[in-house]
Amino acid sequence: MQLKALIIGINGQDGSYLAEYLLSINYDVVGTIRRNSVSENQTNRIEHIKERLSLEYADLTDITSIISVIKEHEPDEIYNLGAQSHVQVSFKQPIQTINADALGVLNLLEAVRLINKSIKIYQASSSEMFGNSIDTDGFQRETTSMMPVSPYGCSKVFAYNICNNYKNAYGMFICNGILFNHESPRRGSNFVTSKVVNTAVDILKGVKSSLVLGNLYASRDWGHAKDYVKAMHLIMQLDNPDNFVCATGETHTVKDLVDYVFNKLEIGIELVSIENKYKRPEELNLLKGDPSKLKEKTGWEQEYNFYTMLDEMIENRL
Ligand code: NAP
Ligand code: F7E
Repeated sequence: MQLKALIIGINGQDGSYLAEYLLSINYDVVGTIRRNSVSENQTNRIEHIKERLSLEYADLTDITSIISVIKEHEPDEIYNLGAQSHVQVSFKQPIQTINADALGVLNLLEAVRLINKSIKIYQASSSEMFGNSIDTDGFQRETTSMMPVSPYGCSKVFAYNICNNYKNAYGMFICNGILFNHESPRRGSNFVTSKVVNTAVDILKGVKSSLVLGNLYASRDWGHAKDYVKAMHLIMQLDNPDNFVCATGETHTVKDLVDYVFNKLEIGIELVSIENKYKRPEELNLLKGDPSKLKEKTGWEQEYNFYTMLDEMIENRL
């Protein structure tokens, strides 16, 4: 029997890769988009597969739109990838972030509870939920306490907790994938990997003359979005719903990232400067995830590492 998946936020980085992956394993795929004044931007990451998808306008903050899509399409699985996903922007628009990323998830859970409790739900949880909490061995894992340091992180902790609550209270199949940073050529240009790669290539081409960043000494566990969307699907195929960290287990500073990209393109590091406007009011200093549980329970393996992920981003931009 062909399964039907609903992807909320299908035109995002992860939504576009997940849609491709689910189509490749014969799913019927429905996705939600949002109205944009430049209509091409509503579907720019899924243009190449658009004909094979059903697309609907919906917004997590508008429960009627979520109810309509679920009632009309009757999905077997829902992947909630919709969010205001930029941490720094969440300091500028905290209420909008909480409305979409926290209350929006509650809207989705209520819609599914009232329409059909047997629909499976994947919630896009985040390593940002840990804040600066870290286990004594230097890793974050499923049991690490959550002490978020941004409105985005706080909204994701609420969503994580309400998902667990609905799973236990109503017997619903709801999984949290606690994903660490993951990137790709489709990453939004204001996230640090894209910003560094795009600006370095522009410097090489003579279009730009410098790169301005914030904190160079924050460390992140960076993987590739293509690997991580496969983990989302694997988690949803288990017999019982559960929560999983998805990460590479390696950490690098923003400076490591800049050094690798600039060295590879043979550009002088003196073209990089710092401005406070790119620093956050509170910073998450270090992320390093332990994906042991995910690997053990699902057999998930990553194909990319930090360097091959960046190589692909550079190649794509050149
Ligand atoms: P992204 O590229 O920013 O995509 C987010 C998607 O959500 C976009 O399609 C966006 O639509 C949509 N969206 C925003 N607000 C919405 C709302 N109110 N209702 C419905 N849809 C909405 O993010 P991503 O990198 O693909 O991440 C996917 C999910 O994983 C997000 O929930 C993010 O918070 C989470 N996550 C990401 C990472 C990472 O490193 N990438 C790590 C952990 C967790 P518009 O284009 O119309 O804004
Ligand atoms: O920042 C530092 C910045 O914006 C990474 C989202 O997908 O992953 C992502 O959140 C680091 C931070 O990602 C600049 O201070 C320095 O320490 O690429 P980013 P993020 O904040 O880690 C998590 C897991 C998510 O869930 C989120 O949705 O880089 N940094 N200078 C900078 N960051 C940016 N954006 N721009 C700079 O100029």
